[in-house]
Amino acid sequence: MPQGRPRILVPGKMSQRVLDRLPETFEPVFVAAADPALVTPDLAAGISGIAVGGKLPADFIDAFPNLEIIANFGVGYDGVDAAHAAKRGVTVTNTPDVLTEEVADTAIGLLLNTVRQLPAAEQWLRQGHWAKEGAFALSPLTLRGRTVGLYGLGRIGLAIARRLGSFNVSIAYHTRTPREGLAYTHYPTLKGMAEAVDTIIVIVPGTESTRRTINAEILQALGPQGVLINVGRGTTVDEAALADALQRGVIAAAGLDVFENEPYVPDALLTLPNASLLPHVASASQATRNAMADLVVDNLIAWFETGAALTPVAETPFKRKGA
Ligand code: A2R
Repeated sequence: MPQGRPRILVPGKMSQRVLDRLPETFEPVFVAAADPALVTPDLAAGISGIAVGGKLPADFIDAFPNLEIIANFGVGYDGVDAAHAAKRGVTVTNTPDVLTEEVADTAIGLLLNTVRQLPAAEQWLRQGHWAKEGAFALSPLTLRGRTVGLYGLGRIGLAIARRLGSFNVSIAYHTRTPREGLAYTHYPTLKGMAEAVDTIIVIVPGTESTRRTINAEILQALGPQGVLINVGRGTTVDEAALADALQRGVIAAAGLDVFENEPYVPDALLTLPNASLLPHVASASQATRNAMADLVVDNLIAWFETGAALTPVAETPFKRKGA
């Protein structure tokens, strides 16, 4: 560790476990939001790391002349301008692997909730309808006989596919590059996959290349028995087109854990009975969030102690100067 404790800035909200652990090694500094207007020159000069859970735009990164590392809480780092950090020589880290199995579990739960209407069935029971009016209506949809297409087959996509393997459904995927040694059918285009399957699970990162790629044309291709599940990022789905498709029966149902403008969910989706909605909880167990918090702090410690972060993102494969 270099002389003095590195100052780590925490803009906005952060996991309590990160806040508890940071002072063991660092001098934490807080600002209410990632807004350059809140940064005085004195504060700016002393900061060598940032721990962040929300958005971190380029102008905020530029406010810190001695910034070395940004540790992002989450595997998706679409909130951090990593391309800009790379230009500045600033390392960005994320939290891969430690949340993979939890997110895959949630994806399966959301799929079953959506297809079999389990949250609505529970409400039927809790609101006393079962005793007064009889059984909950049969679900029009079933997982039986479905062909599931994974949009994204990285760490989490593969963990979802492995689980689906025991559900006796057909499995296909769309990525830009086929993965070697897998029995699942690869589709080089999203449209081609949408035409061939009746269920899509979105588990790609929120990037420019995935932005609003689940649009009216793809939903049309998915068809009237179609089910869309999104556990990746809200930006991948054109929410207005999805609400319209759900309303008009262009597809049958959708299960969403992520939204474009969280925590706000469009009214058009909130009012639809064939949408199963979760408040971005895919990784949200205490155990998994603790593991993510530890990886945030351990990345910072590794950077300042060894000169190499544990899990840098692809855009910033840097070593610390002098390491
Ligand atoms: O396209 P490839 O061969 O790079 O495959 C990656 C795929 N992917 C895409 N597929 C089609 N079109 C694209 N434009 C595109 N961009 C990326 O997404 C790969 O199969 C997958 C990403 O895998 P990993 O990097 O291992 O991410 P992980 O841990 O599975 O998490 C995925 C996302 C996060 O970025 C968060 O947004 C969310 O799940 O938690």
